[in-house]
Amino acid sequence: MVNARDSINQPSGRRAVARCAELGRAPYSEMEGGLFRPYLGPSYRATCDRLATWMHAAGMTTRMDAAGSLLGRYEGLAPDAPVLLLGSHIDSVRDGGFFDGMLGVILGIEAVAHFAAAGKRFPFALEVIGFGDEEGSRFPSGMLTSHAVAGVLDTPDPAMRDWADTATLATALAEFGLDAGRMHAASRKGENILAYVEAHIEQGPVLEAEGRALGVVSAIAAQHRYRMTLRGMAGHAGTVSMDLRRDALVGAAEIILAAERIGRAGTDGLVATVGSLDVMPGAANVVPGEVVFTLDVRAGTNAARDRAAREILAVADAVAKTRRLELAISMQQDLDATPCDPRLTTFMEQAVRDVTGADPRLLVSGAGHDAMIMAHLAPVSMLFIRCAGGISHNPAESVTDADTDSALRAMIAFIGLFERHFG
Ligand code: HGY
Ligand code: MN
Ligand code: MN
Repeated sequence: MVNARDSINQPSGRRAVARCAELGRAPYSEMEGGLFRPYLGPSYRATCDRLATWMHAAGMTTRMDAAGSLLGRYEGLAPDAPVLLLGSHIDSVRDGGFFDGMLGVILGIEAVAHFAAAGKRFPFALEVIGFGDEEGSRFPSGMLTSHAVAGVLDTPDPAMRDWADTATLATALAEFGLDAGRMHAASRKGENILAYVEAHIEQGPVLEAEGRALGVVSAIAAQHRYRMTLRGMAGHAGTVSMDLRRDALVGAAEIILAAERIGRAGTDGLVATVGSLDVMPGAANVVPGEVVFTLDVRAGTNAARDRAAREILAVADAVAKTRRLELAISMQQDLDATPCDPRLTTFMEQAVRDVTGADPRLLVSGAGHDAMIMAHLAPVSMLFIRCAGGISHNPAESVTDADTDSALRAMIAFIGLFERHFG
């Protein structure tokens, strides 16, 4: 729990870390002994309520948008002032770390609390957003809510079932008091959103390897995420001879090894990952009749991503033919490489230089972020924070109070620079 010393006028890295840790367990998680905070679940609701109390204490009003993201607003000098948007995502992966996404939301709140405590107002409003679905860990979607805010949401299928097959998007939204038919109302398109700024753990080893607390993101890697289904023929493991089998799992294994081979041989920061795989019927004495797996391909450029994806999918086609399997592929995430705004990046570099006294390190982010989508709405900038061992999407994910304090001071410095160059 946050202790009494953390009064509102002492925003700090330590308090931000403590708050992320507080949100890492029940009722803010739906996983026994770990963190799983799926979009629109009961833990998501509890987390939004807790974040709202911290936003109110930081002088903000709060609302839930039509797609289920939480927004805090700290008024500017005029009621119709433009908006500087800070934030990141609230949802987590299954058995995730405390800081992926949440640290950016909390640092946004801490930055506002700093200015509120000083009675400082700007010629723009400060808003802090906690996106609901960045990970795609509940529904096969991913960045659904930032697509809605950026006004680039293709109408999602309200009948889309969640991975756990317990609800549809429509029923999950309805339980949250929202209407799947109105998600587009979350759009901020046409409003005067000056910029979107996201602080996030690096989720990689570079800053730690170079002894740096902070980094500045120059661009975010291109991403394709596919859902692949291979259908063969289930059969008795004792009676179907090897040459007569149409074994979906062995076919998938060939494709997975090819993805690794192609990923290793690539350039431009190419990576290829099969992160989830379901085998049906999944019994020891049954030849697998069907396999569903995901393929995630990323690179620093669209061209490198596309080249590798084409090669892997060609192998998948060939394997399906040779093994007499049916192959179905659906694209789940198609994200272009996204450069951060050069002007904002110079402000963020200056902020990091002011705070750390060292020239900032620019990095390309291999991890995807809502900033990729928000770039359709406004110029974006990202600040990276060192995380131990570069570990993320793992309960061992961790940051230090000192690095988080540096990040908070960099966010505060960035906002000051932004104001100086505003108008
Ligand atoms: O997959 C990603 O890069 C992000 O964590 N959603
Ligand atoms: Mn993540
Ligand atoms: Mn993230």
